[in-house]
Amino acid sequence: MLRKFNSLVKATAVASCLVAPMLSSFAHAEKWDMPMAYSNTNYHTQNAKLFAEAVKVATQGKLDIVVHGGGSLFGGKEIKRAVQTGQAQIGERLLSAHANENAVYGFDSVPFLASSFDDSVKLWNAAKPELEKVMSKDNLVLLYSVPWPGQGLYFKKAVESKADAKGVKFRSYNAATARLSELMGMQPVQVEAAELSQALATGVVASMISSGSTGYDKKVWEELTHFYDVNAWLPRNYIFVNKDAWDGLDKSTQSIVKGMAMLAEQSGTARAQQLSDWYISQLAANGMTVQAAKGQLLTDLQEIGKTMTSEWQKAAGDTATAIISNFQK
Ligand code: PCA
Repeated sequence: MLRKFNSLVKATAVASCLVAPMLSSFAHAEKWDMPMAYSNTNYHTQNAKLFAEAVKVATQGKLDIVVHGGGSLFGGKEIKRAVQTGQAQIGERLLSAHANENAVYGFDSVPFLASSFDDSVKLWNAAKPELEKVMSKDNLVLLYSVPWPGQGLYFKKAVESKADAKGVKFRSYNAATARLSELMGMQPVQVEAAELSQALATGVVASMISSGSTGYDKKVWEELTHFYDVNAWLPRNYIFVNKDAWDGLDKSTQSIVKGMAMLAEQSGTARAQQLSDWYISQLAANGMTVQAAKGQLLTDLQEIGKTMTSEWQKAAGDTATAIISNFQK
């Protein structure tokens, strides 16, 4: 499967090479650093590496994007600032991690607003123009975005309702997950994915909400025992460029990068969808009890979802109204 995906990107890169305007062989090669926060083996990182390779081939080496996965160049928390200030030219970050700067960044973490891949794509297209407005004020140009699979709850014990989760230390990754844990009566602790295994092993946290993907990457079955599939939302990673670096590219290079970004968004999204059930099967294969959230737990989560939806709408104001009405069209 991955080989097919790989050759699709390569073939497209080669094809656009043929149609790309002739580039001067004396052109100065530009090197961009691309920090990413998640594991090198994760599909987001692998997808970005294919994107970088496709850009290199299609620009005939004129633009060389060097991917630094696993938080090796900048940690998750530092990536947006690093790109804004030009310490790195391009980067990837969890979009909703910036919801505390501007609530618009949190559109993808509103519980139960878009809980399938199709709806996630629809919501993304509805939100993109609003997001680009906010990003341009931050000196950033949007390239592409790929979702994580649906989010589910992980625990060290069976949890059938909000009451069962009371007081448990909960790993949050953005404002919405911290708020969800407060509303569940749990204790939120913000932990980056890169530090998750250690936080679980040392008892800093004993539960979380995330996808099967991160559960698998971090082998959380070594510490956690129960997974409740909720599909509460599909958070996104997004890839962005420093605007000055972008403006420094010639028009033909820009259009190649945009084209490859569109392809990367589609192939990355397809890959997430293909892997979604497989990740969850791996949690079960490694001994976790895996089930859909149901009964009182689901009722409690839906109630919390309503509260969080109205809180987000209030925080994002007219922009939230615009995004939701575009989405529901
Ligand atoms: N994995 C990332 C964000 C959402 C997800 O599924 C994480 O847990 O950090």
